[in-house]
Amino acid sequence: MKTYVMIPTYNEKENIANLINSILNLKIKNLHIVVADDNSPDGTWKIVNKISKKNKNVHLLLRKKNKGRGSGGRDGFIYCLKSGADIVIEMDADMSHDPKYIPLMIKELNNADLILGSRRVKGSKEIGRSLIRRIITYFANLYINIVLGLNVKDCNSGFRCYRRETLKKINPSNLISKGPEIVQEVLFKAHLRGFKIKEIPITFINRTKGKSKLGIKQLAIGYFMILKLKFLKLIGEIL
Ligand SMILES: Nc1nc2c(ncn2[C@@H]2O[C@H](COP(=O)(O)OP(=O)(O)OP(=O)(O)O)[C@@H](O)[C@H]2O)c(=O)[nH]1
Ligand SMILES: [Mg+2]
Repeated sequence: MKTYVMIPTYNEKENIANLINSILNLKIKNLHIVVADDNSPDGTWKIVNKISKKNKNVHLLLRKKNKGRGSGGRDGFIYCLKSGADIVIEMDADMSHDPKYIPLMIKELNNADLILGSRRVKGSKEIGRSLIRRIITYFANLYINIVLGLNVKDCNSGFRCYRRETLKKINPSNLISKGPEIVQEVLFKAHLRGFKIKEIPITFINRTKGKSKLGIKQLAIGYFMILKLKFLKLIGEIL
């Protein structure tokens, strides 16, 4: 069983080495890590490149075109599938997603097609998130669930575990989101294909190092994308 952890990065030099080490310390058999970096000006990719030279299970996917969380994630997924991954885990580099949940996520794949590390189910916790961020998240989830007809508590979580077949049927090459809204697009496509999505509680720790890349502009583009996805579905452009 080949497991790939896919991490999109942009300017995460303070976090990436720690994260890679914590994942490798889990000592999961046949586990690979692929970092999809957009030529980060802070040199994140150089750190990954150095680690990858010492550890053949760590891979750098250095992207010089089509910058964005979405297109990086899409290329990362394609890389994992091409490399023969049976299981793909997607997570952020900012240490908000604790690798300790990875073994449980893999185990839970026996009960569902897509496992989601959730901040909004019984047993979840959020550390260091401001009240305003929580309020925005609450309404964002309400809006996304209503428009896209989902029943997911934490639609914005980028901590996920997929079976190969699930990801293959979602077909990463057809994903259209350039930015962080890719996480909702993937959920919508999983839902349309009738996949079982299971949320497991996590303790989410707000980033303490590096800067968030999520600004007002990205949020606005993301909310518009939700309407666009619904529209494309209605006119039969999304299956
Ligand atoms: N490849 C790539 N990765 C990106 C890009 N923007 C953000 N990322 C990565 O995507 C992940 C999530 O980005 P964050 O900035 O933490 O955004 P967020 O988690 O939605 O928001 P916060 O809660 O504020 O941290 C991190 O690993 C980032 O490094 C990008 O343009 N390209
Ligand atoms: Mg983050």
